[in-house]
Formats: sequence, C-alpha cells, structure tokens
Amino acid sequence: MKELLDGIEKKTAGIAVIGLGYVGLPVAALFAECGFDVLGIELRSDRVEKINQGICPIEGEEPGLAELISQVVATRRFRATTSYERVEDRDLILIDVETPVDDRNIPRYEALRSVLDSLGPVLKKGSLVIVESTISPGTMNEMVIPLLERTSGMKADRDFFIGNCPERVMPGKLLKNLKSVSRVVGGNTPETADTMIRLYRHIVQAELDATDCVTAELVKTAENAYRDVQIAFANEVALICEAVGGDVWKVRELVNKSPMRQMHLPGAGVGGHCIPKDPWLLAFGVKDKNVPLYLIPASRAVNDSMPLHIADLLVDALEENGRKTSSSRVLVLGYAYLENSDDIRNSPSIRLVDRLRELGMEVAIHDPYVSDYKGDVAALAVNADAIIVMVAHHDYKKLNLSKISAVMKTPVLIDGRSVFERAEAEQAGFKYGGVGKGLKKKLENKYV
Ligand code: SAJ
Repeated sequence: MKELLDGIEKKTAGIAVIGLGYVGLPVAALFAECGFDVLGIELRSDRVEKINQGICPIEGEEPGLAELISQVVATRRFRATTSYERVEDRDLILIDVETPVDDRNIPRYEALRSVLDSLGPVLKKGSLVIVESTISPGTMNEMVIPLLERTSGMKADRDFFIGNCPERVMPGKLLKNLKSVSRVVGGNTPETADTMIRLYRHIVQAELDATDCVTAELVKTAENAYRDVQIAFANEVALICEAVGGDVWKVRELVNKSPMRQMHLPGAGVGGHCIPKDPWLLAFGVKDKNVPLYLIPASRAVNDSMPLHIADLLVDALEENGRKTSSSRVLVLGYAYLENSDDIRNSPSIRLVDRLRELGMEVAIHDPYVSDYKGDVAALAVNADAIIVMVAHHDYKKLNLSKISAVMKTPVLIDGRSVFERAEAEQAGFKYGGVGKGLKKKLENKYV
C-alpha cells in the first residue's frame, strides 16, 4: 500500500478507467487534467476512435467536457483503447460500467462480470480496484471480490486492494457534480478507504466520507430510492387533489411552508438511468433475506403509473368533448426524461405514446432536444384534438397558446408538469387539465 500511496501523491501511479460512459469519461478526463497518465478501456470502438481524436462522444450540454477531453488527449495524458493488454502496468483501476435492471427488476451484472473476467488475468500485483458503478448492497462481498480473486488468482487485501465509490453525477452537470458533490468512499479495509480518499482528493473539492463497501452500496441505492418515494408521495397527493378539485401545486407550496416538509414535484412520471433502477438494486440486496418491502416497490408502481394516468386524463377530456379516442390525433410535447435534456432513457413519454397508440390514437411527438422530434409545435398541432405536455423544457413555457389552439380541432391541453396556469390556457381557448389539476368538473354541491 505504501508504494501505491507514493504513486498517488506524486501522480506517477498509472490509472485505468474501464467504461467511458457518462461517468467514466469525465472521471478519466479529470484525473488526466490533474496530472495522472490515464488509459480508458471502452468496448465500443466508435467511441474509442472519437475520444482519441479529442472529440467528446457524449451528446447534450455538458459544460467544459468537450474542451477538457480535447485538452487531455492533445497533451497525451489520456487515451482510449478497446483492449485490456496495457492494464497490466496500471496501479489504479476504476470500473464505470452499466448496472441496469431487467423487466423483472432484477439487476443485470453482465457488463460488470465481463470486466472482472477480462481484468483478472492482467491485474497488477499491489494495484487498487475501485467499482464506481451503482450496485446492490452485498455485491462487492458476494460477487465482485470472489470473482476477481478467482480470475486473478490473487487474494484481496493481500495481493490487490479493492473498494466501492459510487458517483453522484447528473446529466448536464457531469464535471461540476464530480468536482463539487461529496462522495461515499467504501474501502474493503480502512487503509484502502484512506488510500482511495487520497486519490479522490485530487479531483473532488467536497467531503469524502470513508466507510466500508456495504455502507457505500447502501447509501447510493438508498439516496435514490429516497427520491423515488418522495416523488411517489407527491404524485399520490396529486391524484387526491384531482379527485376533490384541489390544485396540488398550491397544496405543495403551502405544505412546504410547514417546517421540515419538502414535498417533491408531482408529474407525468419518473424516468432516467438512476431513479427508476436504484430502488430495485436496493431491494435486490435483501432478495432472499425475507425483509418485507412495501413502500419501495409501491412507490415504483405509483411513479410508473403516472404516464398511464395522463392517458386517462386525456380520454376523459376527449370524451367530454365528444371525441372518440380511436379517431383522435394527439401531439405529445417532450420525449426526453428530464427538462432541457436530450436523454430519453426510461422516459415516461415512451410509456405514454405506447398507451395512446394502443388506444388507437394518431400520435405526433415533439422535443426540441431529441433529434428525431425537433420541429414547429404549431405546425404539428394542426387539426390535433389535444396536446399533452410531458416535459418542462424551457421552450414550452414560451409557446403562443392562442396560436396553437386556433389550428387545433378540439383544443384540449393536458399538462403533465404544470408548465401552464389553468387561467392562461383557458384564456387561449383550451379545455385544460393535468396532474393534480383535474379537468374543472362542476363539483356537485353535495352538501346542499
Ligand atoms: N422528477 C419528478 N419529481 C421530482 C423530481 C424529479 O417527477 O420532484 C422526475 C423527473 O422529471 C425525471 C426523474 O424524476 O423524469 C428523475 O429526475 P432527477 O431530477 O432525479 O434527475 P436524474 O435522474 O438525473 O437524477 C440524478 C440522480 N443522481 C444520481 O443518481 C447520481 C439523483 O440522485 C439526483 O438527486 C438528481 O440527479 C439531482 O437532481 O441531483
């Protein structure tokens, strides 16, 4: 460990980053920028080629990333390859490969296993391996370490060192979050955790909390499960508000004036590559330990049902307008999973569009950031029976609603993200409804 510490202090230790995606690539670039020699190992040769030309293969607005990659490639501190052969002289190996769950919400560790199979035979004695991918609690002890000992023929904590340091990045702020958000640093031994902290101190200006591997696995999956449960609560309150004619956004604003409340945003659903997956990784950690989980699975069900709820709101509105769903034309505004992003992974809009097409509707899609769906909203709205706002892209706040309702057959506006106020939509000629703001039904005065 002493040699390793020396190499980390003097930045003479060679680094390998395996998996150059939205986490691995910025991490590799930051370590190269601060003076380490970094070798990126990436399966996809098209990404390797782009990177070695100094081009950033990540789409979307990532401030500073493209410039940083071209700089560290030009100074030859960072290069990418598809092969593991040069890993044998690397002292520090970071693993940043995907850990998705399948349609039965079971984690798929194929990418991680294949990395460990390839890494074992070339793993340098005395090196430090850090898994940065999000993994279920127990995965380091039950899978990663045993597998790497088998494929390397070496013993953890004797011949090599190992830990788990999950990331807290967010699309659009990859570099900023990596540098300024605290991290949990899980070492298989306390000494390993300390060594990892010395390494990350070079690129992280925020707190680095030393702990063990299981705690690191639990924190990462629990912090995202926390967010999913909070969002599900807000969505359930929205459904209650619709039923009693309340406005959930007003309710939320006033609830949050109560001390220690932080009701999240209700909406059209929960997408992305973290929040829909990590609660299932957390749950999988206790799969055969008969821990009765109700809240975490139920929250996933609530959030996954929101796109279908939007479809129900639409069907109600069309029927109120005397329109049959099967002959209706609908324009969906927003296909990305997050405002002002081009990332469509697990987007709620995908579920919504499938549902509307199942109901026989003709569906047009617009999204200013997704290349297949760019275009003019008013043109796409011609003769439409309804428009549905699924993503709060900034562009949508500036839409001229009167111009749009004038070209529609029956102007219905279903607002999944409360982008518009009911009054402005109705003034523009729309029948308006949305999550937590059901269609303004005449509430029968049941008390008279
Ligand atoms: N969403 C809601 N209501 C909310 C917040 C989000 O419906 O109150 C929806 C969004 O529309 C989106 C999905 O949930 O479809 C996820 O949104 P997000 O803001 O959580 O964005 P992500 O998926 O990029 O989450 C990442 C996560 N970061 C990591 O996993 C490292 C998450 O832990 C962070 O809390 C989040 O960024 C953040 O905002 O920092």
